[in-house]
Amino acid sequence: KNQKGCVIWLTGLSGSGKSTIANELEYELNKMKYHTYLLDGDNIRSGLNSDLSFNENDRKENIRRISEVAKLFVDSGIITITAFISPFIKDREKAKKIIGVENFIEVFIDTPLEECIKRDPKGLYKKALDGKIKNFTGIDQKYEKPINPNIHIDTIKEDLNISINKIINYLDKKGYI
Ligand code: GGZ
Repeated sequence: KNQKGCVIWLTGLSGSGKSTIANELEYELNKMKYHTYLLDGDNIRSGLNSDLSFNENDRKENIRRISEVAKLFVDSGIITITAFISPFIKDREKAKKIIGVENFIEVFIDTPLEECIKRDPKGLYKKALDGKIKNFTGIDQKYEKPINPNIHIDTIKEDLNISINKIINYLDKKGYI
């Protein structure tokens, strides 16, 4: 099926719902016969970037390498989904530059910190609040919200299927699919 390579760049706090949205989006696009690839912690932080920690410099390098890899996928025509906190505006701007502004779709997964702490699916916020994990985003390191994302997802107000439809409609409207 006709498609144009692009990167759907999800950004948001730990526990905001990036992985859930990424996986469901990929499932729906594949059902529609589009080719996708999902870059996330499972296939990047465990391999290519296993030498990197969570201090500001290593996060920056994490995002830079992910951007370079995503660019290769875009060159091959794949709809690429990335699911990383990517907390710093500067690093997301650089990602956009590396990937190409015309191929880069920034999606803000907007779940308030209080809600992420309440959900705490992996118990990481509790550990961070107890001081057992350092440099935890939202606790003792900052998250810079996107100022003007291409797509804004409010996970409290919207059902998952509404969020997915929003992204798919955007891809359609902009001619990626
Ligand atoms: C934030 C951390 C940290 C610290 C481990 N801060 O919810 P998760 O578990 O599955 O996703 C988080 C993931 C964040 O990695 P990213 O590569 O997305 O981060 S970044 O884009 O900022 O480089 C969390 C886990 O790793 N994790 N320690 N200190 N999240």
